[in-house]
Amino acid sequence: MSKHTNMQRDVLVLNLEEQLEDIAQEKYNKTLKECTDQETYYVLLEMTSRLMDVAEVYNGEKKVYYISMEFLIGKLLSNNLINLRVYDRVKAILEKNGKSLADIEECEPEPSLGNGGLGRLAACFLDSIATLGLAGEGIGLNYHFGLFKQVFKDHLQNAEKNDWIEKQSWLEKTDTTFEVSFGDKKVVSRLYNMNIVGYDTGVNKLRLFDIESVDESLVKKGIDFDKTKIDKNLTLFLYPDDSDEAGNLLRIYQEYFLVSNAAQLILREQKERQYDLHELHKHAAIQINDTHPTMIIPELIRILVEEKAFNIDEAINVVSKTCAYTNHTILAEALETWPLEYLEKVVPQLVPYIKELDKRVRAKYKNPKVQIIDKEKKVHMAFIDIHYGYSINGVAAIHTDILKDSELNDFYKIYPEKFNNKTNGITFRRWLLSCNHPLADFLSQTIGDGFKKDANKLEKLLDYADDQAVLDKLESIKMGKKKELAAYLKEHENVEVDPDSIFDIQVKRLHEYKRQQMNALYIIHKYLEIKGGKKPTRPLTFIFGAKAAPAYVIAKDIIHLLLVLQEIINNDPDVNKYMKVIMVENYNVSYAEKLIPACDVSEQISLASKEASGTSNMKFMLNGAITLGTDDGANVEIHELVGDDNIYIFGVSADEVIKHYKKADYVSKDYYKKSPVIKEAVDFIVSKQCLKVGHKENLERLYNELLNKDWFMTLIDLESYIAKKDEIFADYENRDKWKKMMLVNIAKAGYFSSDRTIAEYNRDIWHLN
Ligand code: BZD
Repeated sequence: MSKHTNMQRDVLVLNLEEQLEDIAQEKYNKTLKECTDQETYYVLLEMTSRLMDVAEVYNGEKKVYYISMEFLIGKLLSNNLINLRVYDRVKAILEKNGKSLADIEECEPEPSLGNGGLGRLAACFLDSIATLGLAGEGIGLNYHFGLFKQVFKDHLQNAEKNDWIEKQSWLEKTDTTFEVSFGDKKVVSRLYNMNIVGYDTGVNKLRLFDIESVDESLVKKGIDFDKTKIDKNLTLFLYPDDSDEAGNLLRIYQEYFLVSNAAQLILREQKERQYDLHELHKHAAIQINDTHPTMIIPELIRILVEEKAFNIDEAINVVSKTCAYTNHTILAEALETWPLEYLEKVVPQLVPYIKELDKRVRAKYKNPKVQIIDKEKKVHMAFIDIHYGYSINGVAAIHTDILKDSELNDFYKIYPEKFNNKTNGITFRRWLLSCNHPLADFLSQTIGDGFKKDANKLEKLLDYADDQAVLDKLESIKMGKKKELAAYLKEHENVEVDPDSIFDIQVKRLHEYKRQQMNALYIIHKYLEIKGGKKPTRPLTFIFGAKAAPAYVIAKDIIHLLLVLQEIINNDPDVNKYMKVIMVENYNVSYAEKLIPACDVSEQISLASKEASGTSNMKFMLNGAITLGTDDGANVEIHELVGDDNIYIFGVSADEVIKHYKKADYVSKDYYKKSPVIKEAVDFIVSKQCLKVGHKENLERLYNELLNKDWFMTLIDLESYIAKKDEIFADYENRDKWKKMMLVNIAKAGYFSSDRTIAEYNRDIWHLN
């Protein structure tokens, strides 16, 4: 930090209380004490922004641009106060004035700029890039209604617009505007900035582009709107429904809008710094987050050729040395392929360049599986990234191995040097320091607070593995968090849960491969067991949180089943003393921050080979939950770190799953016929009891899907899942063993700090100073 900013900051921090009083006077003509919680929130927003304005801004010789369709950043107040190292002081000042920081946090709307793991990862990465003192920016879009707000009606998911932007917010409107052309159509963009403050370091920017002509009134009911009015709808929603052509075109419009702005911003900066564009790769690394921003490659090439007098070879060469791609999935249906015809409609100016890139590949490689444009005239976006980027990485060891050995094997054979693994991570500032103060404080007292800057120091906790006082304290912190959550669930979901019960939690996007439906079948099994007189030793609380993509029919049916089970079980007097089910409404980052610290059993039960990494598994572990999971994604690495004794692994292996797909020999009905336990659970979905509460159409469709298709092999693992889950619940009664498992999981979580992940990206891919 420069001397100058350092001093300004010190003055502000020294006079924090005076500052807050001044702002309260200026804004509301009140003392801090007289302000409402809402007003206090805006006072804190102003004060925090001032502090960030005097922090050091990173400006290296080389910068990374992390381009992403989503940044699931969560609420910012607490996190910013923690990273600015003023959280405790502010909390004390508020308390002196009769206020609670926790209540004030509730006034902040959560930005709706992301969907799931990919977007949350981008947010953790921005935190770590700033914390490590690296020059880096996120580039994304400023969606007005973001990802939809989930509302349950009649046991069904309804989607509503999520109106999150307020007049006073962390968004700072800038003077920067660009023109973006779609063939002969033009829109004008505007840049908004958000400060990203590192832990005890300086700030970077998140750049969010919007259109000037956006029209919120286009949305009349739910999330429906005219998808053809591009100049009005471009930045209304994240992932608008893409089940028809207009929806697909809109996605392409959004993606091009993102990359056109990114390209203009990056090139403007190069010019300001008088860098030679022939050396773009020496000053910029562009990380492409999944395939959505892939068009940055042909767009940069186009600009260099058409506006900067490059010849095409030079342009391709320098862009290829600048762009790197991260893959987050092996699900074929999630890898984008756009019909060439759609690209011709939306971005005709790019098509000649995409064809040129394709032609060059065709001339060099005969294998039809590596061609950018396939026989059906579809453009494989990931293939552009692989041929014309310098790095491709998976997000967990097993994921990268699967990419190399099967999914992208044809590419790996051509470019072995481009492939690398970067196991995901999470920022401990949000997922420990901010969401679990009692645990963070206790860890500081016990092992010192070195772990806040170097997460590996958490391992020191292992020295206390036999210290009864430490083990008991971990248990009592967990209990405190379970009580807090129970109170919150009572208030917000109107469900009463017993903090002494085991909290078993599965929170993540709803997808068949993540197998929430398998968890539901276990719950049915337990319910029937209790009805039959077999009571569990201790009550069980099953908690879910998930949004289903509005066009994903079976995912919505699974939500329906969960809500039906919640209704039946929680109202059955024979059973509700022993188990409860809660599907929380509108699961988001703020909800995760309440659920994760209170969890006992972390459900990570994807079909092996399908979850690229998962990151909630890391958050849960860090907060002392025990993983019940398959050997998939980052679970594999968690398993290796904590050892067999501190994790519960079940199910068929990734290799077996891949073999089944190759041979196409999985028949779900065989499992159903063979096992009375499976049959009983599956049949319950269409039992009179369920049909009385739920809808025939949804329940029958789900039942038929499980029996006749079950593409993600729910039934192959159901019996081993039931057995493992019963085992983990029984082990919970061995309290000393359990507490030790908690301790080991926390101690071993350091590896999953996103600071480690980002240091690796920088070491192997970005090479910033
Ligand atoms: O990315 C997720 C993976 O499923 C997780 O395993 C992984 O941990 C995280 C971070 O690497 N992928 C997504 O979240 N993907 C999407 O949300 C998405 C969105 C639109 C289109 C395709 C995928």
